[in-house]
Amino acid sequence: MKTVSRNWVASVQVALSLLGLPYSAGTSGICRKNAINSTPSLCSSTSVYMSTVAHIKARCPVYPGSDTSRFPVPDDKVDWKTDWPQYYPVNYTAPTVLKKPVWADPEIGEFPPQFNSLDGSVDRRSHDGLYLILNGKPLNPHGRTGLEGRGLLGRWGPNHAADPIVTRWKRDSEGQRVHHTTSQLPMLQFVSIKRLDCGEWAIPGGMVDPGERISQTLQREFSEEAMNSLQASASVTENIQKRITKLFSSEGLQVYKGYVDDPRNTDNAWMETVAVNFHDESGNSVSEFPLQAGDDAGQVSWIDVDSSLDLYANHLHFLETVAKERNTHW
Ligand code: RP5
Repeated sequence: MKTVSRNWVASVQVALSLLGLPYSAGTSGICRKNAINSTPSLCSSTSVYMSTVAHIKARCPVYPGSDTSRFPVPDDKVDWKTDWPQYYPVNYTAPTVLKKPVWADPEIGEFPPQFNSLDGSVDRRSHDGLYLILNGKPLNPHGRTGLEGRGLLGRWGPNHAADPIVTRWKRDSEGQRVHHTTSQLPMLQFVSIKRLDCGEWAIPGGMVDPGERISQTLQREFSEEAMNSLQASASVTENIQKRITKLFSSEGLQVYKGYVDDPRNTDNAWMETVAVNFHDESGNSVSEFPLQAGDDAGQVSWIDVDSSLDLYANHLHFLETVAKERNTHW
């Protein structure tokens, strides 16, 4: 089995020289993000993005939707720059992906992907800067995951998503804002869905279709997953859509843009997202509609924003930023 870790430093140097960029094992020339729990720094388009962040969910022992175990990767071996000749990641791409649905790439060698570029209508650029290609395959900028191939993800390299965080004030039966007993700060609620694939609560995000604008994805995914717009009658759909369009036309607060610590990530394919908060200040926008789970959501609910929540991937971090920016209970 192949390994990407042998002579890693030499490989990185070769990859960077092909890009015409300098390499330093330190921070020079490398765009870094301090932590998933911190705001990503802006990377210039000529920087190569590598991170020392130890993604956690992307190293979950058993790959989602399968009985395939990842090669265990300890914290100190996540970084590709750490030489680790003993690294033998298992190769797994889900049968659904290998069947070549429209949303998935063919295998490497079967097509000419333009990595780090807008490749026709498929955006293969990372929000975090340039990523490395080794043996024709993109390398996860957050390091080893214990699994090569694409797993459940369709695209080699970044798989782009968008996460709409729809919030409202928590109110009591008289319509007054509720303040948390300890922090004394007003409480927010957000629309959360219970994912059908893993049963975890999550922000109702979804994949950006080729050529689609992020703003379109945010509104479409919220409509499909939380308002079940696909199933509603025409008159109800029109009413819901009007309110949703108005809310999503308001200025959203972008709280995150970058890598997602998603359990589906692999060494060669990973999730990235743009998370945007749309706040129903008066409570008479979408807050008035009964939520209805649709598409790939099992349940949908308004949930209190609180640091003790257990959410999918690193969605809790997105909410933390919302709470801090709006000076509400966390
Ligand atoms: C996460 O997966 C993103 O943050 C987004 O919430 C979600 C998109 O994937 P699907 O829900 O379409 O599977 O990484």
